[in-house]
Amino acid sequence: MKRKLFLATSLSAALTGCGVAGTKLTENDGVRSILGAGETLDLALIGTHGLAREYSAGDISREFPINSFDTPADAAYAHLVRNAYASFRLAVDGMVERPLSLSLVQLNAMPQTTQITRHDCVEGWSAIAQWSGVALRDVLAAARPRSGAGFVVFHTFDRDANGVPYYESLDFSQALHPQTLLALRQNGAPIAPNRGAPVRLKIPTQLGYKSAKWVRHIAVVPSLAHLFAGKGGYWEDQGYQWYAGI
Ligand SMILES: Nc1nc2c(c(=O)[nH]1)N[C@H]1C(S)=C(S)[C@@H](COP(=O)(O)O)O[C@H]1N2
Ligand SMILES: [Mo]
Repeated sequence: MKRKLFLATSLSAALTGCGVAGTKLTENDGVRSILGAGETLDLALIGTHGLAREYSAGDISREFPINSFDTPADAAYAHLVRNAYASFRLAVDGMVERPLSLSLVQLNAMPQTTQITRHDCVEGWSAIAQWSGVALRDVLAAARPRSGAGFVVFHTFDRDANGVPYYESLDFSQALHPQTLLALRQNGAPIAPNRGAPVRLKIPTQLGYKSAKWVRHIAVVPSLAHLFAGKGGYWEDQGYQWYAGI
């Protein structure tokens, strides 16, 4: 119960800050130290990384390939699908002042944003879809990163054929970008199991492998060095570039 109240307080703090997410974030000491002295959030983000192009409804692709490991087949994930994700919790922890454990109901109650953007896979295909959900920066604002935090890591439910988990990471300028989305819906429908249900990352300013499907845990960390092979992502550990800006 205490934990519930705690979460409710931190979430309502995020919700009341809804119209001024940027201001709220830059008031946070942790985020201020990440951005550097005197830098404003919008300058740090838009000025250095730009906005991905947004399309109109008529541009939405009829076919959108599926390109990932298989939908997780383990008992824990199957159980989630069976109970319509009622027992799903997205953990947000690590170097944060307020660790969160967010249900799908809580994520849906946060301010939602929508984008129609293009997904570019490094293998040479692109597809346009509408994605809706919670801006990652709103979730991070609720969790309040501590100073010294450097990266946001996404742990997922799926694994490769050898049992190695998929994971990805972003730095704070990528994570706080206004178009970086924890997507709950694709083309108006809840994210399907084979698309990364119930929550996937959608980051249209970076190549497709950054958009982690089946996100279960977001960890704020000082460095990527001690995670898996230390390169910040499953494919990065095999030699792909960590910075995958388009
Ligand atoms: N968890 C997880 N996320 C992932 C992948 C994966 O294998 N596992 N593949 C990535 C790659 S390379 C691409 S192109 C997109 C594909 O997303 P889609 O299957 O919805 O098209 O997911 C990305 N996210
Ligand atoms: Mo990809």
